[in-house]
Amino acid sequence: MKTFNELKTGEGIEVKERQEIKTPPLYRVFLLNDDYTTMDFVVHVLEKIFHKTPVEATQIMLHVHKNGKGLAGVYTCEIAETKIETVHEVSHQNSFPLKCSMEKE
Ligand code: TYC
Repeated sequence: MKTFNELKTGEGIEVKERQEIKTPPLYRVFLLNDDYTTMDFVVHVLEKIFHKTPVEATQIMLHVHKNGKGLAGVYTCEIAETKIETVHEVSHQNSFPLKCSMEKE
């Protein structure tokens, strides 16, 4: 049992000094090019799902069109997975084959 003095001074009490708060891993979400999805629809997806401005959305869409894939955003795992699901859902609803992928940073 600790003496009154030990309790008062904190002597003998172990202090955890290591910082336990870790930043979660991040994932890049990419849009992939295809021959059928319209440019307007891709810009719409980038604006509504990835919160890009019209200018940013157009630049990313054109980059994907030219280079095959492009960065839509960087998120924690669960959010990245949800973004991808949402893109695949709205694309399917609109009969477009637009696809997304994710890669750990
Ligand atoms: N290549 C498409 C077209 O010519 C446009 C497009 C851009 C499709 C980006 C998908 O992720 C994409 N209509």
